[in-house]
Amino acid sequence: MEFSNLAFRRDGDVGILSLNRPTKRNALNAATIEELIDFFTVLPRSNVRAIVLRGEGDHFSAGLDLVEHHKEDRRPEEFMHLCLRWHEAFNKMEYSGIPVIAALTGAVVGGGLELASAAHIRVADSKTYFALPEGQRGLFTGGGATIRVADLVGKARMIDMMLTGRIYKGREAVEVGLCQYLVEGSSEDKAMELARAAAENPPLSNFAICSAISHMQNMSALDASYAEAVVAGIVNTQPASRERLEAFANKSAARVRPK
Ligand code: 1HE
Repeated sequence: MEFSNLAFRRDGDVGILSLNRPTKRNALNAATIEELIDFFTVLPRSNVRAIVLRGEGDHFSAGLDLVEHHKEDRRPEEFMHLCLRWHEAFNKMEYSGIPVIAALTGAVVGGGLELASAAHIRVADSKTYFALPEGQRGLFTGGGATIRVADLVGKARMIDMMLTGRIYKGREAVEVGLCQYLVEGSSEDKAMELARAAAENPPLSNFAICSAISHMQNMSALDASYAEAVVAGIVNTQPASRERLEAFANKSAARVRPK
């Protein structure tokens, strides 16, 4: 696949997808969103077992390409359709069934946070900061923050972030739920470690973990419990799980113990 705004490489079973506009702080222009759609359309039918999503340069992403938006002078329906493309990209990612681990650094703001929040795991380093500066820019979120960021941090914190421009970083960002890991060294190294570990799981288990849970969040508790039983019926009887259960029964499988 040829990209102008993304870059892709493989490291064994893990794919490394980079936002590749470092001179523009990986601002998300319309073309980048189309490339993300193309990538996440093909991904589930590839043999890549996990993805590390990163930004080239010092910042993960500065969000919506404000200069393009300014130049395009879009009409309401044009921006609505653009947002629908963002949703297409981020939904494909969240529901792909392939684990996506976001390796964050620098700015994770506005649409950049919307993208990061569609990943399955977020890893921050000491330079990472999170913000929703839409209020200050005279804008509103359009890439799913009202769903995913509110889900991560809760409605009250999201409203505060948008109204006041509040920035979260460090331990506080972990505590409010914006990221699950905070590392002193490289977020990419940690993300690779997590991706390699996830890639060891049977693909069908990862498919369920990285699509069924999101689908079930959209259902009533009654429908979700039914869907969970159906998914478990398929996943928990797969040949790969039988082999792993056999290994547990004959005491050759690792035990679950803290290090
Ligand atoms: C950009 C963008 C952008 C940088 N769109 N071009 N997002 C924001 O409000 C964040 C806007 N960006 C910033 O606050 C800063 O750029 C950063 C703090 C992220 C980085 O600062 P710095 O000093 O390293 O870089 P810079 O000098 O501000 O920018 C370097 C270049 O990147 C410059 O381009 P150049 O051609 O003049 O060199 C900037 O124009 C460009 N650049 N950020 C376009 N965002 C679906 S709705 C979602 C709504 C939102 O996402 S709102 C949040 C928008």
